[in-house]
Amino acid sequence: MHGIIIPNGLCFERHHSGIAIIDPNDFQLMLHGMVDKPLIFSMEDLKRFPSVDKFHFLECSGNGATEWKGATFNSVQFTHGLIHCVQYTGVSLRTLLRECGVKPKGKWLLVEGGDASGMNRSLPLEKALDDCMVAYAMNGEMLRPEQGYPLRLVVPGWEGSMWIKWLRRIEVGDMPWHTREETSKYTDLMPSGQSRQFSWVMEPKSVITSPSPEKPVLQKGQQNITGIAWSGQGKIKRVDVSTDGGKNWRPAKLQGPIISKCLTRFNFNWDWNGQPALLESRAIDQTGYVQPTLNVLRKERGTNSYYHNNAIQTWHVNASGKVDNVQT
Ligand SMILES: Nc1nc2c(c(=O)[nH]1)N[C@H]1C(S)=C(S)[C@@H](COP(=O)(O)O)O[C@H]1N2
Ligand SMILES: [Mo]
Repeated sequence: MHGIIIPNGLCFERHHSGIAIIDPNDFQLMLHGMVDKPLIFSMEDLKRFPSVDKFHFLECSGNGATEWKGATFNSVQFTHGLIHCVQYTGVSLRTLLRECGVKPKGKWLLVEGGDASGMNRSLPLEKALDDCMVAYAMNGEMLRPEQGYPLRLVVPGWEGSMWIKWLRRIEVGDMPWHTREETSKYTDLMPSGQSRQFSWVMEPKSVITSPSPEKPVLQKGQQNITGIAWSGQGKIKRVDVSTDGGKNWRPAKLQGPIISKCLTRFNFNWDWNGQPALLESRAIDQTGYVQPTLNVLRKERGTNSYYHNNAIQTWHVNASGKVDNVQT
């Protein structure tokens, strides 16, 4: 992985029930419920609205889930690969909602996909009006079937499961629907025995992509430690790098552009003396939030959590330059 934009063919995919094959000529998006005027849009209708272009990451909240219980995969792709970052083109949801007029009592949206799982989630109206969009293109080409062709929802900074693909229906209501994907799934079981629900925001996180298990250190001397950082709360402000397992930290160089709710690349010069090392990165975002260690996360959230692991990742470099996933 280079830079911050992932080519469409290299983006990870997650589908709960396979890929829906939808003929764009038959496609319809319905907006109804607590609205002044229920509307049905065809793809041609949607493309007549002013279009917007936005760069955003999408991270599945299950990214890193297996690491709660130990260092399980010796691969940066398996520990951190459920994320992509692309440019979307489409229509802002605000524009569509204005077109049908939301009644004063309307506070939530049910967003529903046209795949076999009919995946659906409750989305607060406030977020929908803030920065959500319906996208028909990705990195300059039409969405691929895997990514929701012909239309998907973009929910910047929020967990991937909210980004409904093959989006066919939006219903306005006054309460959340408490669907399967926000009750039995995508909640976080806390040490108290209670579950945290609606944990939408992807908290600040970073990872060194090279060196990594897939990218061993090939020789002594000057190395470029490079990686990516992101935050669902806004822009990345700083990334620190440690080569001694978090005892000492120094700021990395951030590579622009630095875009809100988008990947930011960082680079750090390292003169490797051939001794074993523990490489770590920690992200700090515009709110001042500092990426936590896994031990801190475990203290707060226990070990029954599955989603939302945004802990600092440690790579152990041994004397031969081989890199392993370890927890300290
Ligand atoms: N209709 C529908 N939308 C969906 C899903 C799905 O199974 N069906 N999976 C969700 C989940 S859990 C994630 S992480 C993202 C993955 O998006 P991607 O396949 O473009 O990476 O899509 C979300 N949208
Ligand atoms: Mo996901």
